[in-house]
Amino acid sequence: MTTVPQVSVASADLLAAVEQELNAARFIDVHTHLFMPALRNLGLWGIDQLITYHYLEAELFRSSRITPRQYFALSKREQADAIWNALFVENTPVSEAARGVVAVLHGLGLGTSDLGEAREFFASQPLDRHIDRVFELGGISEAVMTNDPLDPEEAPAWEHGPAHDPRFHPVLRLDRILNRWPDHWRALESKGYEADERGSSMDGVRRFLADWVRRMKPVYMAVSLPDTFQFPEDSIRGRLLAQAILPACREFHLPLSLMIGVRYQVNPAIRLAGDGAGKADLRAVERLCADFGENRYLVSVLSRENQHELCVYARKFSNLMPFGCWWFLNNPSIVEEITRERIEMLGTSFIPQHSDARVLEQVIYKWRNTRRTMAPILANAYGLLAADGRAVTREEIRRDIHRLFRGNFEKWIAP
Ligand code: FIX
Ligand code: ZN
Repeated sequence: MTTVPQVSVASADLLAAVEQELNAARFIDVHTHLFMPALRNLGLWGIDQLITYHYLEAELFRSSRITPRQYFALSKREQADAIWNALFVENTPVSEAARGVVAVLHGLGLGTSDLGEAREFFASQPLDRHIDRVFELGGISEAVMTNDPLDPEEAPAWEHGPAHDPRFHPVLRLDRILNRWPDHWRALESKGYEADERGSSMDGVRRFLADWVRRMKPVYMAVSLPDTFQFPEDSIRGRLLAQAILPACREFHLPLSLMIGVRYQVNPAIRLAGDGAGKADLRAVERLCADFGENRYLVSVLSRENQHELCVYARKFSNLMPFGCWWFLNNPSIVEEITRERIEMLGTSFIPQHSDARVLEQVIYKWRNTRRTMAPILANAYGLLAADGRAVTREEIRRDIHRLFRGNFEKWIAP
């Protein structure tokens, strides 16, 4: 069979070629807080949810005299009005999160200064078809969810066996078990799983995890961890990780996602917006990868100062997959630095981004931003390669983008 010779892309054409291939590709969004509609509409969508995103709530309190107590006493619509006025009318929406709302409205073909028009539009959208349109505009084929088996609102929805939705992948989220065992062990006990305050029995937790893996069919298990996270550690969390979570991940061939570096509720008055960031001791990741080498890990760290160490560890441990520019890092100026050092140290063997979207339509701007930031970075990498003697073809650019935004994840979650 004659193979068509692959034509190298001229250096002057690299940026355009990368942009076209990024726009043509459909990504997998490996971490979001979106929900499939079958989960009794736990999912957030529409303009008032977009405007009251906790990123924007934090910004409101810097640009308005309203107190958190006054704000949280308002209705969702009134909260959106307060934020719209403060951040989009009285001030220019130049922050990443505020510009994101503008980009969503523009992407949907709406005016970007007319809140009333936007509300009418969203009120008229049938959700299922709207999801398809939003995913298409975001350039994603699937979104990975965050599903909490101990959430009193979500758990019953799973117990009724919601239909599989190919656009969404479940994830078993473990924060209540690993970070707040004293508050939640009774929930396991009340459902017939052996548990006690000291976390002395692992059998009940293992049975709980096995039942939920079979019910939910997650693509990985996940937990966010504080900047103080240590491992190994003589603690309930240390024992649960070593004796229950990691063995369960091995039993069901599931990766474990560790998102490390949160300083929880540094300002509780602003609720979900009240978390901060801290530099973690990544020797915990080193010990997990080294001492539990049969487990596969997805790791994202919240401190900019931890990023380079994470790259070094990813070079040491092939069972470690760095992913995303998480939360306070998901800003072009920082994403560029993180992504360039990952390419320099890891080639294309990492997952560049996830959206962390909490409101459906955020995938439109978060992935638009990722493509906009990623294109010159990849073009620069190919330009350097060409200058050092090896040009790339269009097919190689397409292959690399597929690996970065789909293949690495698909390989990681394959049983
Ligand atoms: O733990 C997490 O999944 C974090 O991403 C969230 O708790 C956080 O509030 C968020 O949405 C960041 O983007
Ligand atoms: Zn998240």
